[in-house]
Amino acid sequence: MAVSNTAELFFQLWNTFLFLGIVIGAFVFSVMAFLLLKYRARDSTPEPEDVPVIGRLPAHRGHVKTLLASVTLSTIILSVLIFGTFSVIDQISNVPSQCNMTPSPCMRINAVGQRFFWTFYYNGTGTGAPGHPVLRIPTGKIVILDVTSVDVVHNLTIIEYKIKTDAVPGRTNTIWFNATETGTFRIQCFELCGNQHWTMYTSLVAMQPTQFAKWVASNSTIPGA
Ligand SMILES: [Cu+2]
Repeated sequence: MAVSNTAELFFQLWNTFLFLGIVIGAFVFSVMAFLLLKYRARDSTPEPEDVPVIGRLPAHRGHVKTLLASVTLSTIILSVLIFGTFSVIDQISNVPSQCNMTPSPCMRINAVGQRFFWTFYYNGTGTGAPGHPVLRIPTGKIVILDVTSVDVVHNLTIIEYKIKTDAVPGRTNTIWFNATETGTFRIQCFELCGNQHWTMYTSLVAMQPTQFAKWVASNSTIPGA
């Protein structure tokens, strides 16, 4: 099972591409092998009538049906991939509408990039309250990350969750996810931001909701998280 809803969406799309790629690839190579064998040159084979000859117009071939069939098939296959991709992008880039209810069932966390570390502030407490260097979240809850930076452009990427967004000074970019499994996952800066860029990583710790509640209770800096 995927480790988050976003990873699930990603792998659904990946599997669609993989499935179509394998099926179409197998079909194309089979037809090619069949035709290569069937029409291979033999000593007894006469020269085809439509063989290209310099100075002679090529013979007319009535293959409109084949052309139409291949264009139609390609259109259908590409449409599936294009609409599937846009649908997943739409879901990943828009925070679910239930998060706009009050009180919101979702958890909102500010993520701030700074050369060369990340800081996480819970429940919109802003950058005034003490932050946390590790992102701890409960499973089974929609978590919204408002990502920004205080110096240069960074990029917050949760590799296993298959989501990322730029951290831009003076601007807030939002990503969201719903963790489905507990575990520790890598958060990495994916924008070259200076000579220590490679050290700009931390962890996302997805915890059982009860364990997360205990952690919140032991941290007075997380008001109502
Ligand atoms: Cu960075």
